[in-house]
Amino acid sequence: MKLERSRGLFREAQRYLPGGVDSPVRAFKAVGGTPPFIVRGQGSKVYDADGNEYIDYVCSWGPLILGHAHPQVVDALKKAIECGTSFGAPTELEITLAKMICSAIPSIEMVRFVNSGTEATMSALRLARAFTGRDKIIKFAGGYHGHADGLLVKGGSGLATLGLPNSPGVPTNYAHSTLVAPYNNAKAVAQLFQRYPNDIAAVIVEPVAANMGVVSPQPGFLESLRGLTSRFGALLIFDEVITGFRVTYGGAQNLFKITPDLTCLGKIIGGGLPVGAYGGKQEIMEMVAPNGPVYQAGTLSGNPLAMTAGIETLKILSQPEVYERLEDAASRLEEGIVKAVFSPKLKLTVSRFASLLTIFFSGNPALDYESVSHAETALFGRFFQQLLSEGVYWSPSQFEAAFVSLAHSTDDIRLTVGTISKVLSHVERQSFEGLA
Ligand code: KE4
Repeated sequence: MKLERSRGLFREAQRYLPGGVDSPVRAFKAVGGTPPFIVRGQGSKVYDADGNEYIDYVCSWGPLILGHAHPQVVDALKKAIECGTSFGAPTELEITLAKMICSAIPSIEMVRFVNSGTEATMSALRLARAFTGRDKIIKFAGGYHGHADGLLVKGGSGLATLGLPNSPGVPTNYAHSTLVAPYNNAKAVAQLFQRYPNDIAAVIVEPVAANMGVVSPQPGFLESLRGLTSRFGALLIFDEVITGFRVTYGGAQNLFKITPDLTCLGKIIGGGLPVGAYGGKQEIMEMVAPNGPVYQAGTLSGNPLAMTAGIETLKILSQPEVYERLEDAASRLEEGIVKAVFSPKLKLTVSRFASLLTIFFSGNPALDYESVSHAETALFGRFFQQLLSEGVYWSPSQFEAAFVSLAHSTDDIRLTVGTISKVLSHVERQSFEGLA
């Protein structure tokens, strides 16, 4: 795979952009090598500056569930952009998308658009603190909700602990307002509520975790969170930035039949343009400025282009058979990978939920951060690099999800399975020849 132009661009990019990128995972530090500089996407494919073609499983980290440059989205954006790009004033487009979201996710009676998932979760937590008059929040080890200060914390030693800064620049006392529990461990959450019965404003959770790799909720886990938050007067916040309109038309909450108090969205609802949203019960949302005292604002919030791309994307996703098609493609990919692992020596766990999938280089079941954190990341890096050289662009981190889109054809899946099978046997041979 020729990568001369990408290598040159990466060198130049590192002069002007930290790590040469605008989001860390794109720099390939977790997998090594030079990130291809992408010039075009079409359907399930992306093309780099050296003319290489890849079957893309990053899909912009989730937004592109329709695939790249879907004609209906592109045509609508072409028309919209001729009317201008931003007004800083209300538009009907915001009502249209808000109505689509509220009818798809009944727990959302009112919604506020912002420009990223980070803004959505940051604002939802501020709102929860204001509504309850409490300061502490609970998140889960391995859960990622964007880079707001109070969420860049890791658990301390022990099971359920006070948060510790997970990045320089996060004030320690601020991190202490964040409590951390293991995912899928409702008992640990109960202990935190018993220890701080009147201090916890909210529990924020990915209903299907996808930021430690894909880790599905165990039966009863989410129900327990709903019970505990109701019992102790805290809000339950579902961070559906990834799962929203990914696992079904609406939220994962529709599948699990659990009603959170607030929901955060992003990615798919913007069709690939910058977007985020938070919403929930009218009683809570009415506290948001200008109606209420909880301040939150944004120059480009509800941007007409992002609204347009989101509206067209949800229109397509609301059509019949869409999620059955996604399930069919993703299940064939999973089956193909599982069958490809012929040698028991190579420890792999394939963890999939709907069209989200992670191949863990570990024999552990994917239950929480602790269980997946022992995965062989060096082996994953070799796997990733060899896949990439064969034209399959997997997600460049062991602790991320790969995304299947409606554009991934039967041929794409078959080709991917064949390539993964070939690469796995090569990686296995190397690792047992001591080369890994
Ligand atoms: P953004 O601020 O990146 O739009 O959204 C933050 C966020 C919030 N909640 C969840 C569940 C998320 O997964 C994210 C962001 N996801 C990552 C990928 N795991 C974005 C990719 C990146 O950071 O470059």
